[in-house]
Amino acid sequence: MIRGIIFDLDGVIVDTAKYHFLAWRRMAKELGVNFTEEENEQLKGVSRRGSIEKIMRWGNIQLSEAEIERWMAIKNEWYLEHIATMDEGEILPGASDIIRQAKDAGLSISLGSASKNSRVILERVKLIDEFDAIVDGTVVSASKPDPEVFLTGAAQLGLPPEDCLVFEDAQAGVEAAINGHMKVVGVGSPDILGKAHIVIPNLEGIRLQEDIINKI
Ligand code: B16
Ligand code: MG
Repeated sequence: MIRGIIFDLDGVIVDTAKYHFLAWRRMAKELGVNFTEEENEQLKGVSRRGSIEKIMRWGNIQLSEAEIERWMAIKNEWYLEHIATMDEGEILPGASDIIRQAKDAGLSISLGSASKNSRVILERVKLIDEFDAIVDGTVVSASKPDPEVFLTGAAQLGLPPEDCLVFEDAQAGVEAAINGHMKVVGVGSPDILGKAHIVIPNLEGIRLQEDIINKI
């Protein structure tokens, strides 16, 4: 029986991928490499470290460990400048409503995000008080598709993984939920999220009980 919901952040609750793109593209430009929106798509759900390593590989550039650390810090400063102006208007359609439906049904809710910036984002969009647990890149070490972030979320809710339902927009995130023996709703394209138990294009108009829980 589903007793808890775990939400990914970027791509499910807010679209911060566009801000990651601007910051990564600025860094890539300074390093003299091209960085496309298609490449940015492949960074969804990937950790900051995993992202810079991919950009280095695509751009065929080598950086020392110290330079990697420095560029990650600079990229994050630029990213923080973008998210500093976020407000409730940037919550993706249907996300607040699904959270409300979960709470009205007496379900516990956790965040399960790779981001180290999740708290500041949830504060900006005024959703932070809705969560019973916040598990993000500051508290886990293994990246999706490792299930650590979702298993930690389930543990913090005091629930077995089988009683949790994950909402995810990234392939690695869907795999992480499956690896953690949880039910997972893919939010996005079935071409990318085909391993999920249910795939929906977005959260708009979704009835949590009828459209998801009863069918999963
Ligand atoms: P940060 P999610 C992920 O968020 C993003 O999709 C991914 O693009 C980003 O690199 C990662 O967080 C780390 O973010 O640099 O803020 O720590 O989808 O897992 O909520
Ligand atoms: Mg995501």
